[in-house]
Amino acid sequence: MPARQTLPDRPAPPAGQPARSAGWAPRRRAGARARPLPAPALAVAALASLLLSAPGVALGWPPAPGAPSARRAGAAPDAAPAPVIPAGAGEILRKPPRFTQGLFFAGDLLYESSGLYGESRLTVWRRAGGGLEPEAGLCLSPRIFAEGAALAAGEVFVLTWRENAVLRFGADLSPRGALFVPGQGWGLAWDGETLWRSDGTSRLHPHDPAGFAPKGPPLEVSDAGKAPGPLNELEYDPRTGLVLANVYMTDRVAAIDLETGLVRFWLDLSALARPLRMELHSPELVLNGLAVDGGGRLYATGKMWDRMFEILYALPEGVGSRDPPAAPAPGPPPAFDEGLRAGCPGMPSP
Ligand SMILES: [Ca+2]
Repeated sequence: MPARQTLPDRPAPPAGQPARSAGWAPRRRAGARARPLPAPALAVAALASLLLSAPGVALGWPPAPGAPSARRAGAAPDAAPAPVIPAGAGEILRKPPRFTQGLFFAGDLLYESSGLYGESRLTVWRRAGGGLEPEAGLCLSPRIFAEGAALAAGEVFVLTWRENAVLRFGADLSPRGALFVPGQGWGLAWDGETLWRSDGTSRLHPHDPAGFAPKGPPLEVSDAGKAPGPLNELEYDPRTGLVLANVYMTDRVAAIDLETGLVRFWLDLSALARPLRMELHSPELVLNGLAVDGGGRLYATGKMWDRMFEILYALPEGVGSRDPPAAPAPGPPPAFDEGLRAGCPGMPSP
């Protein structure tokens, strides 16, 4: 396994930009207006055109008039904190490990976006025996740092960290261009109507998959009036209707109500994550990667983790389990190009 002891989660920002202390973004009080984002439209257009070699790169910008700046406030400060649920797990091996950023199921296939400049990939895994093996893989431009990913309206969306772009692919990994993102990309989840994006704050941003246009103001997430910290990888759980978010540099997953922004409960995965970090000799290689399969089972992994966990937990009192909406009948598995099956064209095999 490659040594990653000194690898930061993300490289330092360019000169002139403030560094994030220990990777934590400053917290904002509930209801505060979002910091205005720079609008380097021309630079973004030039950059996005470089992200993919495929023709027809489409940019969904500028944002629609009335771009969001605020949303529902979170819990009152005197509200009771959300309960913390310990989680056990079954274990699934997967090799080779990746610098996991995004994870989701499409039928029996598991899609994973992984980051770092020069190493960003989109990998499709299939179950084999008691583990996971690569089914297909695509290398992304060395100019981008891939982040969270989700399947929405039949397309794979892959965020980039600070390249102001989301990349679109078919389920067979065929490139379909890029769209403008008005801010940083960390995690991404699809609830059946809306793509939710995290950006390293305690906010979630709603987007329409068509053009990735903002669908409203960001949602302030809070637990008893407190911001949970940088929300990272996301996953919608149809069993509860909540979005799960792992909080950067912690072993905790917040279960978030998308109507109120309240954390309904926390999953404590420290019993799983702590041994992995010790094994990897790095506090940086944290939990990052959540996916719910068609049967409603939650899976989690982390950066350069060589295994994935099936998370077992009981819903806390007051959080109802409901029948997930009927999933559309699975179509035939995507036909991956032979080159994609070979691994990662243009880059050394892992
Ligand atoms: Ca996910």
